[in-house]
Amino acid sequence: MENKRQSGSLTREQLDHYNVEGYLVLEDLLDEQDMAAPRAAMAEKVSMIADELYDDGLIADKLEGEPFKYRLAKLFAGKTDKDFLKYGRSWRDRIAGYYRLLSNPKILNAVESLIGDEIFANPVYNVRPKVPGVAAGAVPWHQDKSYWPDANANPVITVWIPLVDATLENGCLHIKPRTQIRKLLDWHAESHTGTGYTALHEHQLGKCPTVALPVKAGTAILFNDRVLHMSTPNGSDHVRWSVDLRYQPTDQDPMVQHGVGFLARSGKFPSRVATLADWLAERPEHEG
Ligand SMILES: O=C(O)CCC(=O)C(=O)O
Repeated sequence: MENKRQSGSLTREQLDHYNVEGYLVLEDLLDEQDMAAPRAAMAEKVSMIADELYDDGLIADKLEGEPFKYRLAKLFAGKTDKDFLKYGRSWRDRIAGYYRLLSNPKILNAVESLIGDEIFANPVYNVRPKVPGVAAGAVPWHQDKSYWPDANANPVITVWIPLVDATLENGCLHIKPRTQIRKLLDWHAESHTGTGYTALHEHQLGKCPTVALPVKAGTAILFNDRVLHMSTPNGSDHVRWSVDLRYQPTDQDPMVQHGVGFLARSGKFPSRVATLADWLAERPEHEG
């Protein structure tokens, strides 16, 4: 049992929970070692942003000594939503630490339990620094499928993992269980965050209760692309760092219009699994 939990593979009970409730919480899926590479990648990106802010005269101090949890929040303290969208919005960089995370065997073992061992890492993965006071931090109720309505890809599994503890105060994920069986609802693009997030109106949410999911850093929340979810604003003094990674079976639409995904695991063709070099070069499959 302990080995199974550590490997990420799901038990029968966990599979049943996912299938019935539409989501699953895997406590402590990642340990400090697993999180070191993605945290370093995020810190690298924060340094790039600090350089840009400094070069453009928006800050006088790059705050190099500030801890991971606080630095980006302090860099943007007193800045506008527009500044954040200009300097702090693009988070799909090809930094090695993100590949290490996307390829983490514990995550892939959990996904394999759900969809089998031919696993494609969808190009839509997000590194999310939810910065206090930035409107784009709060994500309205939506279904992920609204971002790829025309794709035949179903199911796409989201693996959401915070890199600092996600709390009610800093804006953890909220979910409506059992909504995975819903068809894709008509959505609209919201207009107050400046990001055009897809959103649903209150009256479309139905009577399903909402479950708030405060979880510790390294815990994973899995759900599919029909489940209604949202996150609240960050009312804390630090960044709520998280990632949402997406995986699907290889026989589904690779969604090239969203970027280049990669073959993350293959029982049939293990030699074709993308290497770090493939990923950095944006090649979906290993050629040799
Ligand atoms: O991380 C968040 O705050 C929201 C995540 C989300 O909406 C998603 O993963 O689809």
